[in-house]
Amino acid sequence: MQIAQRIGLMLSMAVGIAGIHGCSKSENSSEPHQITLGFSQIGAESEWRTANTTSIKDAAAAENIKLKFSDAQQKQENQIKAVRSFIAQKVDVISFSPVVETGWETVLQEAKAAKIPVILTDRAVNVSDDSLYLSLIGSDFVEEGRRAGKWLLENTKDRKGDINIVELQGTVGSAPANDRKKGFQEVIAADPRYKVIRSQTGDFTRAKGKEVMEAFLKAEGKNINVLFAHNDDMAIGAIQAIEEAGLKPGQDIVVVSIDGVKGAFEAMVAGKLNASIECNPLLGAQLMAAVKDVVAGKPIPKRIVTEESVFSQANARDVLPTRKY
Ligand code: GYE
Repeated sequence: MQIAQRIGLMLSMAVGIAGIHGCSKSENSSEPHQITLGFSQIGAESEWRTANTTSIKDAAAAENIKLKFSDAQQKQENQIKAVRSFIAQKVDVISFSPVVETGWETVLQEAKAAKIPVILTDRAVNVSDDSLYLSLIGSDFVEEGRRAGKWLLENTKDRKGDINIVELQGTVGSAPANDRKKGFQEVIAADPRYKVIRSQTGDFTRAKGKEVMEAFLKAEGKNINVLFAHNDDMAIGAIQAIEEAGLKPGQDIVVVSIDGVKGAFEAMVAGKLNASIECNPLLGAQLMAAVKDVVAGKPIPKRIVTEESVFSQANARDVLPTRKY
């Protein structure tokens, strides 16, 4: 991770930020210019997202940054509209958490043409010209997928026979869904007994997680040994479906998910969730620091990766009181 950060720093130094920052102190005034940040959030689909929103709002207030916050209700078209409106309002910096990876080229070019720097948070975009954004602050989702796979292999390797896995994917086309699937697959491929027998999106929500798990259980019954959910909320919804089917989550079906939110810790303490891989939503402070640097004309790393760990029933009870989300 440190290497990645260093590479990111080198890259950004090489690219530089000349001419991209669009802010100056108000002329003939001793009042310092208050920075305006336009932020387009994905929605409120999960506990993770709610914590992320609070973190961004709190950090903006703490740094006296004027925040124009817009909720896209999980729709890319709403995010594009929000970014366009931030451009029209001539904000100093634009930031957003892109719901899906593709389809951003045009609006990012519009921001660049208006000389408004863009900082991505949480999720990545897939663009051919990466000068279209200044930096991405967030987690390494491929690594999270790998950690889920490693935890599973290490904790179930003594079982006999095939290990049938069902997978609840995040939002179709989103960076965390694509990357977590990839990282998990990469690790479980080492042992041919581990097979993903069903995989479907639950859109990162509890309700969909429950619904899709019900369908999995209907189709596969007791064939399912493991559930891998791309986030805790879907796992929590699925746990309910497993219980309603008369099975014991955490025992009859091993459940592994990602985020490390409070609900996951409670489920681990209750013995219903086996492990949760941390994905830290508290990106507000890092984002505001980057915004201030950009406005001050300082270079920022192209990639800022959040530090994270793995939690399981072995340490959930001790760690729970210290959790901030
Ligand atoms: O894991 C999920 C949320 O993009 C990392 O989005 C984020 C994901 C997170 O809805 O709970």
